[in-house]
Amino acid sequence: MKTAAGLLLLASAYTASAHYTFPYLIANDNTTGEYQYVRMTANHYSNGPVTDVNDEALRCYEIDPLPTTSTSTVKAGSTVGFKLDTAIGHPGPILAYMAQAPSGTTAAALNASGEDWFKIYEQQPTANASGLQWQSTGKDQFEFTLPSTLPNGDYLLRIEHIALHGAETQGGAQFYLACGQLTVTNGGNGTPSPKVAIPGVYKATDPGILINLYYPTPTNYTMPGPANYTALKY
Ligand SMILES: *[C@@H]1O[C@H](CO)[C@@H](O)[C@H](O)[C@H]1NC(C)=O
Ligand SMILES: *[C@@H]1O[C@H](CO)[C@@H](O)[C@H](O)[C@H]1NC(C)=O
Ligand SMILES: *[C@@H]1O[C@H](CO)[C@@H](O)[C@H](O)[C@H]1NC(C)=O
Ligand SMILES: *[C@@H]1O[C@H](CO)[C@@H](O)[C@H](O)[C@H]1NC(C)=O
Ligand SMILES: *[C@@H]1O[C@H](CO)[C@@H](O)[C@H](O)[C@H]1NC(C)=O
Ligand SMILES: [Cu+2]
Repeated sequence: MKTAAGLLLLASAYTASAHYTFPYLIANDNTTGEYQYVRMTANHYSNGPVTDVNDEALRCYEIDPLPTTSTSTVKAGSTVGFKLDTAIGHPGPILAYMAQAPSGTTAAALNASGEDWFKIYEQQPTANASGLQWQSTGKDQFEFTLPSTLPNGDYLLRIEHIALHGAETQGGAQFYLACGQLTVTNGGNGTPSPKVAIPGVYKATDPGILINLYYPTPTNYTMPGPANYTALKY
């Protein structure tokens, strides 16, 4: 029987299950425990996105109070990543940023509220007559190589998926994100750049954030945020 309440329940169940979180850090060839090395996010239960590009939650989206989070020791040049609670259903790019803790401080204490963030990874879509084709669709795990030139030290590693299914309206893009805590060893002497502040890095009107995926059919996509870390060497 289709009642209004039943439909509403179905709709909200669908909405919640279509959303996603990034609770599991992948490091040293191991998928680690739920929020063991990833700061628990405020959408732990709701799975809801950040939608205001100027919201402090855009940085790491931590729950308050934040449970103790461990820091994983990894080698520069190694593969790290995140596993999701559920596969990505929404169209949009995956990006990864890092911020280093000042010497003598820890990833656990790092807020990284200044111009501290550099991009280490992004997934550019391809385009065909059906529109933009996203590598992330249907995936529940993303891995990337840490630059081998990264200086030793503590870092936050921030993954982000920008869901663009409603992005034709300003404020309609949905930001799903989380930050893991890393200690990088065996590093190099690179100087990561360009660096940006998060929030601050995006405008609600950026062409990769305010975009109609359906009409007219887009033929290209401008990745939000800065260029990749320019000294990036794998
Ligand atoms: C892999 O992660 C699990 C879950 O945190 C942990 O129990 C296990 O010890 C880890 N294995 C290795 C080889 O680090
Ligand atoms: C980081 O932010 C949290 C929450 O806003 C705050 O309690 C903490 O004091 C901040 N830490 C630093 C080092 O600024
Ligand atoms: C950024 O780096 C990733 C590899 O991490 C690469 O796939 C992507 O094409 C790069 N983007 C640009 C614009 O250079
Ligand atoms: C575009 O690419 C997607 C993914 O490969 C495919 O499913 C779709 O049929 C393609 N559309 C056209 C018109 O080729
Ligand atoms: C990129 O997309 C925009 C907006 O759809 C369009 O105006 C422009 O011609 C496209 N550029 C290329 C090189 O296809
Ligand atoms: Cu959703």
